[in-house]
Amino acid sequence: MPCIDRIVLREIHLALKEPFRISSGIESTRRILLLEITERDGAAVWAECVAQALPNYTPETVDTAWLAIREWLAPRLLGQDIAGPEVVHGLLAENIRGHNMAKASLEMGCWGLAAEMGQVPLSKLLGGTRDRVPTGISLGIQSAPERLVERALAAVAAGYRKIKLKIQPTQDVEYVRAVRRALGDDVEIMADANAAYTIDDASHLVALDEFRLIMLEQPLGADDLLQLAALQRQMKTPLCLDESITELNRARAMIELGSGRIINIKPGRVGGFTASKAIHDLCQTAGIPVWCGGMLETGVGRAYNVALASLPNFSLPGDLSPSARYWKRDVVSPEWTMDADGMVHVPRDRPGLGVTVDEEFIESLTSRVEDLRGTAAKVAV
Ligand code: OSB
Ligand code: MG
Repeated sequence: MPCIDRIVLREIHLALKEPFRISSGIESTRRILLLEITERDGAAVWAECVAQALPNYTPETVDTAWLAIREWLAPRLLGQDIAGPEVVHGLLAENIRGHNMAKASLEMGCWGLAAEMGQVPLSKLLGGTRDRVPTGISLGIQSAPERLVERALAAVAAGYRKIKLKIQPTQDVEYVRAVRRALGDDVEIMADANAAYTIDDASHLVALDEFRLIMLEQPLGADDLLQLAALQRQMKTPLCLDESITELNRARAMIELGSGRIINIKPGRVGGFTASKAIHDLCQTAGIPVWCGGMLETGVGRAYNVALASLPNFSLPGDLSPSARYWKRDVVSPEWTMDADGMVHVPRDRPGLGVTVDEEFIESLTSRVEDLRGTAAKVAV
C-alpha cells in the first residue's frame, strides 16, 4: 500500500426525500462528511464518515469527527508508509479512544484506496462472496399507523425483503399491529427502538412477541447488556443489537451474556472494516446471523456497505436501500438500484468502489473544505 499524501475533508448538505424520524431525533437535510484520500503517486478514493449532525445515535457528530480526523487521526497516516489496509485499524486505535466513525472513514478509505490501486473490486479485497445482497427498508416513525401502513405496503410492492419499523414509547404496539395486519404473515418485519426503552418497560415490550417480528433492534440503552439479557430471557422475539456493539469485545459480551441473538454491523460504528470482519467471523463461528446496517449514506458510503454485505455471514437483508429511496439525485453514477427481487447488485466486475463519484455535483453541495497535507493541517476555504 501506499503512502497517503493528502486528505481533503468536505462537508456537503443533501436533502433527504422525506424526513427520517427515529426515537431520538429527526433528520431532514443531512450534513455529510466526505473524504478524498490521495496517494503519493496520484491514486485517489472517496470515503464517507457516517457521523450525523447531532449526538443522538452515538456520541459522535460531523464536527467531532472533523476535529478528530484533523487533529489526531489523519496525522497518523499522512506521509507514512503503510503496509496495507489491514494495519490501519491498529494505527488509529493506539491510545485514541472512541471516535469510531472518524476512524472508520479513514480505515475504510484505505481499503478503498487499496482496491483502486490494485484494480480489484472492493468486495473481493474484503473476502466477499455474493454477487447480489438482499435489501430491506428502514421506515421512520410516522404520525399515525395508517401512514406507516401505506409506506410498508409500497415497500413490499417495490420488492424489499425486510421491513424495519422505527418505534418509540407511545408509537409501538399499535403501529406494529397495523403493519402486520396489512402485510400478512409472510413478510419479514422487524422493529428498531434506538435505545428508547428501559428494563422497566419489559412487560410492555413482551406484547410485541405476538407479531412474530424477525427481530427487535436495540430496545434498551447501548450500555445495558445485562438488562438486555434479562429482556431476551422474557421475550420470544430475537433481540438484535446495534448501538451496543462498538467493537469485537462487545459482540463477545453479547454472546456470552445472551443480550441478543443477532447483530447489525455498521462498519462506521465499530471503527471500520477490520473490526467488522472480526465481528462477522466471531458471529459466524458462534452461529449468530449478522446484517449490514445503514446510516442514510450517500452512494459513496453505500459502496463500502454493499461490499461488506457481500461477505458470507451477512445472511439477513441489510439496510441497503437504493439511492432513490433517500435522494432526488445521488453523488455517484451509476446510482445504486434494487431489482424486483429486492436485491442490490455487488459491482464485482468493476475495480475499486465500482461507482464513479460526481465531483462537480459534490462541489455544488459543499459548505466547507479542509485540505490536510503532511502533518500540518491547512484551512483551504
Ligand atoms: O438505528 O439503524 C439505525 C439511521 C440513522 C441512525 C440510526 C439508524 C438509522 C437507520 C437507517 O435505520 C437505515 C438506512 O440507512 O436505510
Ligand atoms: Mg438501529
